[in-house]
Amino acid sequence: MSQTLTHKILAQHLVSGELRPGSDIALTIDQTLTQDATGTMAYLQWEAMGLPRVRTQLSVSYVDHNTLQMGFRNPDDHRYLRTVAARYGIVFSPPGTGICHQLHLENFAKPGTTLIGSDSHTPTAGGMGALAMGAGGLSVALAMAGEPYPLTMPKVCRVWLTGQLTGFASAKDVILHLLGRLTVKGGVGVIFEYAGPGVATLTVPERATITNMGAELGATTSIFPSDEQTLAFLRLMGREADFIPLAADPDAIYDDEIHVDLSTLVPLAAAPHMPDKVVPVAHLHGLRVDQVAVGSCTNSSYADLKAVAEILAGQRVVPTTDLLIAPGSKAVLKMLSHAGLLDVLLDAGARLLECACGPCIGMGGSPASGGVSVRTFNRNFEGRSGTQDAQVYLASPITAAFCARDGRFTDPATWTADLTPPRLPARVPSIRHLFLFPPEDSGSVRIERGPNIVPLPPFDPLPERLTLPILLKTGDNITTDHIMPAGAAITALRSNIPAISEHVFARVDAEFVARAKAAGQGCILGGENYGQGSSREHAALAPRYLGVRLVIAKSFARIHKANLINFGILPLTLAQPEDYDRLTQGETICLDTAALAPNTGITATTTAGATVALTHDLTGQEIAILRAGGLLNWVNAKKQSEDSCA
Ligand code: MIC
Ligand code: SF4
Repeated sequence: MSQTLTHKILAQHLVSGELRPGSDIALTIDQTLTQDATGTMAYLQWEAMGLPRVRTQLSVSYVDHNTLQMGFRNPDDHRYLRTVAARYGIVFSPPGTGICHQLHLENFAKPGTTLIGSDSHTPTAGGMGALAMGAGGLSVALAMAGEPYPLTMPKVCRVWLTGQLTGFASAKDVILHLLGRLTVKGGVGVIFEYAGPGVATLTVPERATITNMGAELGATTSIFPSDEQTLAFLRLMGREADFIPLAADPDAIYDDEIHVDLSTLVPLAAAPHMPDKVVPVAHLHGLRVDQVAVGSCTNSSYADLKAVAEILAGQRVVPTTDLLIAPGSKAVLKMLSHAGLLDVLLDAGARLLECACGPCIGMGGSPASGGVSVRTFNRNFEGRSGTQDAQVYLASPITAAFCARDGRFTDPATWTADLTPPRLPARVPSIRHLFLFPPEDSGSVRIERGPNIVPLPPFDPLPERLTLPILLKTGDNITTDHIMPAGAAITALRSNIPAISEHVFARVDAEFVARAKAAGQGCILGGENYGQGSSREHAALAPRYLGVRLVIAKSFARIHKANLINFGILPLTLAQPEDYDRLTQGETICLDTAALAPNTGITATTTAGATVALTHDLTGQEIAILRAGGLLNWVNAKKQSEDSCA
């Protein structure tokens, strides 16, 4: 039977289930990646499983999120990650080498493989024809243990590309266009598979920009075929042997289809404070820009930075606009330097940052109060930049460069520049020697921990009856940045749950933590798409530590829902969305968890006497995990019972 590209890869990795939308499947995972901000927790959980060595084909631990090292916390984390990697057979990418997704694309991603990463932008590797998904750290730890990765089979939507990008439109505008059309929840439960004659016109880094930011659609992942462009990229990276051709069968049937004519696209920008608030750049003409930041896992390839250099060649950025540039990897930085483009950027007034996430996650580079910042990144959630009232716009490197040159948004119709097409460079210097490959015989490697590495708190099983005050009622599209803010100071506490839990919902409601502590236990009431954005499991772990046992919402984002289950927080959906209006913060919800069963609704009552119908799509196994108090408890109990039977 004819198959989509997605089905081909899934079929090859299927351990259980049927490839029918909505059915529960489990996949073997070939590769995993982690980054430092989620990695320490992932490896603490890995250690708690007591296995001698990872069982994947390849696992890589990157350090890119928090490299500021203000005090001992980050360096402690980095040292722990380096030693744990050597001990358990994991490749280690030291701080400053580059951003995890850009490095993985350049050095390790392979067409036709499965990859899960403890970062929501793991689908970047879909630009290379890998089936790559973001997941919580605990899910990644289990994949490293060789456990199949459970997933609800998504719908597969074909994105049929025709034409070719023209003028100043670029790959970023393709995904911004889709975000404008589909919104930040338009891709929940969907894999976007790109096809059509337009595909061949896009290089692998351009494809990776599109699959990267597919995460903002809420998609499970996005994927491009593996073709001549893929071969050219792999050859350039000295990895021709990793190439296999891969595409959908011509008459494959899809669950859905969208058409995009690349030739009609114009430069776009996402306005504050959501990636789907997309407007044509022309509509922003005249708006003063205080800061421009180029980089992030979305747009930090050589071609991206080359475009910026070509636009700024021989010019000086206006003095009222700060230009920050963070290359995606040391290879990109070396290429810029070899091509003489680093000089161009520095002479234009750019501030060169480390090859890391940097301002994208609020690690420095915050805009001034109320400042307009144009960023080539993927998220512009309120406060994420570190400045609560900053106005952050997301745009392509080309748009960003014109904003830097002019100190304001200008109409693309007025732009002129000698831009070369975003072709691959002729040669890429290897930085492979910078990775630390684990020794074969690693049993004696000593894992080094500092005072910032605090063991995981134990969690009790789910009580049979929950009587919980609604600690917080939120609106729609609450992000994990709202639940567990990032930024330098808070991210430095990622290995210390008691300490980081002091910041839960800090930017939404400064009283939340005190209220949760006073109540001892509680629940959250959310709107649509609760928990969108990052994969950070701290957005589940820290609320759980504060006693949150239940989240009731109109709908959930995929990774966050999985994280809630992993940490024993019950995610239930309102059967009647109108009930959301009837429930108020402070009132108490009562629920018999003994009644939880697959495909069965459950009724809660409030102390005011109202009944609330709740639904869920939890599997039997997920209910068992919740009853055990979380995945780690469940896995360890399973192991113990297997050991006692052996
Ligand atoms: C993000 O872009 O929000 C992050 C920081 O990369 C997160 C991971 C994290 O919170 O550590 C993500 O996208 O998953
Ligand atoms: Fe890093 Fe930003 Fe990419 Fe997250 S979105 S991985 S913080 S560059």
